[in-house]
Amino acid sequence: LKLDEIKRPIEKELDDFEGKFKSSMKSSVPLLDRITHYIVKRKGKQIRPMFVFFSASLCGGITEATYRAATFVELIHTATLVHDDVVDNSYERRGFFSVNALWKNKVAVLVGDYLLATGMLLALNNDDFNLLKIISDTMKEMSEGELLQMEKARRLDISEDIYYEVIRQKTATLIASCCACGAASAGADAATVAKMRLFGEKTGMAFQIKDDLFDFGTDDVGKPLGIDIKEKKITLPLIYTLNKVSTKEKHHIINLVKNHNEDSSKVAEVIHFVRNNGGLAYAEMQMLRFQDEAFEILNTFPENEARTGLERLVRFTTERKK
Ligand code: 2DE
Ligand code: MG
Ligand code: MG
Ligand code: MG
Ligand code: MG
Repeated sequence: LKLDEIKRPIEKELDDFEGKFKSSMKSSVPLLDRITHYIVKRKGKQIRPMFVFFSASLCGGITEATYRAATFVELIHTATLVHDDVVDNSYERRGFFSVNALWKNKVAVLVGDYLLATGMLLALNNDDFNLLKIISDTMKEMSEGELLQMEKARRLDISEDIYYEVIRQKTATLIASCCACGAASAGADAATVAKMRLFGEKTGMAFQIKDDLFDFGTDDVGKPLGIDIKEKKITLPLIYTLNKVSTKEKHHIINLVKNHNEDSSKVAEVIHFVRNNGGLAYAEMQMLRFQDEAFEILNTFPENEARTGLERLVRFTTERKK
C-alpha cells in the first residue's frame, strides 16, 4: 500500500495545500525563514492533511475552509514535533537532523511558538472560530498528555490504561481533530463531526502504538532505536512485558531502564527482553484492535472514494515501515 496511490484522489488538493502551507510560514526574519525552509524540504508524509481532505470529502465535499483546516493542522503538527524533539532530547527527525540539533533548543522553542501563533491567526483572520476551538482543545490535550507521560514515566510502573490515556492525549487527539475539522469544513452536522472525531481517535491510537513499536527496532525508520527507553519512556511493549514476567526479571529490567547511563548494550538488552517475551506481538494485537474499531465506525458511511481513501490511510498507518 503506497502512500502516493492513496493520495491520488486528492492529489490536486494536496498540491494546492502545500503551496498554502509554505506561504503561511513566510517571515521577514532570515533565521526563521531558513528554518521553515529546512522543515518544508524535509516534509513528512502529510498524513494529517490527508485525513482532513478525505474527511471533508466524505462528509459533503472539500471547501475553502478545508484548506484552512489542513494548513492549521499541519502547522500545529510541525510545531509539536519541533517542541517534541526538544522535550525528548532527540537529534533526528525524518532521517535528518532535528531543528534543536542544528539550531539549539532556544531556537527550536521559538520556532514552535511561531508556527503555533501562525496557525491560530489563520483561523482567526477568517473568523473560523469553530476550527480555532477544535485545534485549541487539541493543543491543550497534547500538552497535558506530554506532562502526564513525564509524570508517570518517572515511576516506571505505568499501567496499560494510563498508557492509553497518554497516547490518546498526545497523539490520537490530533488525528481525531483532523477528521473532525475536515468534516466540519464540509458543513457536516454535529453528530457526524463527533463520529469522525471518534474514527480519528481510534486511528490515532493505532498510529502511536505503531510509532512506539518502531523504538524496538521493527523497521529502519530514520529515527534512532531505543530512544524511548533511554528517555525512560515506558510504552506498551515494555508495559505488557513487565507485567507478565517474574518479579526478579521485572526488577532487573526496570533497573536497566533506570540506570542504563546511555550504555547501548543495556538498552539493547531491554529491547531483546521485550521481543523474547511477546511484548511486540501483544502491542501489535492491540494496535489492530484499535484499527478494527476505526473500521467499524467508517463502515457506517456509504461506500465511496473518500471512504476507501480513509480506509487505506488507516491501513497505511498500521502497515507503514516508518
Ligand atoms: C509524539 O510522541 C507526540 C508528540 C506530541 C508532542 C506534544 C507537545 C506538547 P513521540 P516521535 C510537545 C504540545 C505542543 C504544542 C501545542 C506546540 O513518541 O517518536 O515523542 O515521533 O514521537 O518523536
Ligand atoms: Mg519524540
Ligand atoms: Mg515525545
Ligand atoms: Mg512519530
Ligand atoms: Mg516515538
